[in-house]
Amino acid sequence: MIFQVEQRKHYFRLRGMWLVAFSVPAMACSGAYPGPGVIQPSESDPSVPADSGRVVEIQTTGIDLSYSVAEIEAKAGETLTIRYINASETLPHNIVFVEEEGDIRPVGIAALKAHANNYIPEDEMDRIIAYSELAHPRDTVELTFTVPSPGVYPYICTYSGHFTMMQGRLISTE
Ligand SMILES: [Cu+2]
Repeated sequence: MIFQVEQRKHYFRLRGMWLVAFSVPAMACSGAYPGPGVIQPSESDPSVPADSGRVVEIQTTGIDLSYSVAEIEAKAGETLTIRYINASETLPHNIVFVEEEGDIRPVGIAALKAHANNYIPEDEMDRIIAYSELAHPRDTVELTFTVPSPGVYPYICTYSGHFTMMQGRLISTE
């Protein structure tokens, strides 16, 4: 119980109301899952396939080089859909999940030369867990993947050097 309370406080403080939706551990929902902390895809939304699992919305606005959600907590094995909304008027972005902290730089650097492949470096694929299409300004892209074994998995934008600033973390728990 103490662990759960700490988790909630942490998110409140860092991310405000928006991230609270993602911060309630599944175990806090008295066994019923999905619970109040889970946003479920609407049946009326044809863009979400039936097996897309939980949907986490992340966006970038203006000229920001950041994600509106910088920390996602998920259960290993869970199906997770990231809906990335590029609300920027000018900059393309994407979202790429890598295996570990040490993969951020090599993937980001290799991506600089991968413009022909939408900034996904084919020679560094063993460091990449999942990636979105390139989201042009005002585009929304989605990617669905299975949350890997417990650990911390960074996500970055691999467009044109943004990886140094556009970062977040997926925290996978048992
Ligand atoms: Cu970017």
